[in-house]
Amino acid sequence: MVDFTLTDEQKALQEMAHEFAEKEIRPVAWEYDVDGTWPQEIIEKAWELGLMNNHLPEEYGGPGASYLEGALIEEEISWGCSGIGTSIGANGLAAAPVLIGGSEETKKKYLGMLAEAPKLASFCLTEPGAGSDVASMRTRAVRKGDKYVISGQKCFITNGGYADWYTVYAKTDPDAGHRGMSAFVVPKDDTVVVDKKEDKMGQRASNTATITFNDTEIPAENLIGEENKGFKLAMMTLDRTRPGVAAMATGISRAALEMATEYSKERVQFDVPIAMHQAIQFMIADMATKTHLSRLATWQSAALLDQGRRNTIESSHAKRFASDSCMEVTTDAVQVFGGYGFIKEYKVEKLMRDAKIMQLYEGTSQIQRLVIARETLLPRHIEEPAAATA
Ligand code: COS
Repeated sequence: MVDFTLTDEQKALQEMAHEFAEKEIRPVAWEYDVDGTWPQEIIEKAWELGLMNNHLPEEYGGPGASYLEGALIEEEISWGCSGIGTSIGANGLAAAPVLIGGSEETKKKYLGMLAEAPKLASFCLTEPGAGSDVASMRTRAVRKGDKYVISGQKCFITNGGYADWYTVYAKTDPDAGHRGMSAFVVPKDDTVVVDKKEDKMGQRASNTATITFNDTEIPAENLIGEENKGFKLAMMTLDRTRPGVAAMATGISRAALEMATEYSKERVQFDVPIAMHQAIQFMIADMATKTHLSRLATWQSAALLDQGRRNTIESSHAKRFASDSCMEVTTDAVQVFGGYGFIKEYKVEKLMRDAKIMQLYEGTSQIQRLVIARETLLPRHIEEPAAATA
């Protein structure tokens, strides 16, 4: 059955997330953007309301929301501010590999930590020399007795400066390409150094840091899943988290559409509100269609996960379409405002700056096309571990 009707519980969750975005996020979003203010209090309130760690199962103390429900929350929060939304949502990215491949002890300890208090965890994959080309990473993890020693540098790490633990990908067999990578849970200690906080174009209220692991020792049991299977774990993680990014992009698009619609009804040129001009109507229509289709693709890619099915291509469709649309919709929103759109006071320019990262993080729009092309031209069967229903 194909049914896009939300249940009463899902509608209530959506409304709660919207109210939170309207009352707690929107009033400070533009001010926090100016100075790049860290939204600690908002994160704590989101955690208290159960709007954080959405997919953490109830058995580890989490809200146990479905992927579709997570997408509903993420769209609303990012309608408020996607920078703050990224700060609230990033635990999901760090927790996903643990959920997929972690041992029961690791799940209880580290996922439990996120459920017990408003703590943060970060996903450390990208390096200065390894962005889209994940397998070219240089961070090393060397086994020494019952420990691993991790050394290397990770960059563009969301919430990196505030995290209590990190999901770190490192080479355990440097000569084996993508088959020589493993993933670990690394608690923050003195050997984990936050080197740099990035000064960004958009999403300025989110923290993006460079993290160096200086011979960081961790117990061997902090290996997630099997040694040398980290690449697959990273890909499976991104399949699960890209619908969330698509939801966030949809939230930004919706905010831009609303602002442009409202302004077009007020702004008078040639003696009528500009909404009366077909040139503007067509722009609004395209913005509305793109926002609507972004949501549908997001929901479908999330619903597949809820059914326990692989969603690689749908996840890339949703992420690619929603983020490219978000860039177009926010750019058009600025255009509807005319010269005023270029002025910070009119607020719409923030959405255009925030939109840009949607086409970059969790795989660029070009990487999504690569995934889509491969899955279309050469569909392949990918074996996933049995625990991959997380
Ligand atoms: N689920 C499970 N396994 C997957 C998978 C998926 N979605 N996609 C690929 N794999 C497996 C393949 O089956 C293959 O397994 P074998 O070792 O058994 O052959 C292995 O992973 C390698 O796959 P592939 O050949 O497709 O890897 P490539 O090196 O060509 O890289 C891309 C693939 C480019 C798609 C990948 O590196 C990628 O997604 N890069 C972007 C990374 C990214 O999003 N960075 C942002 C960081 S998070 S902010």
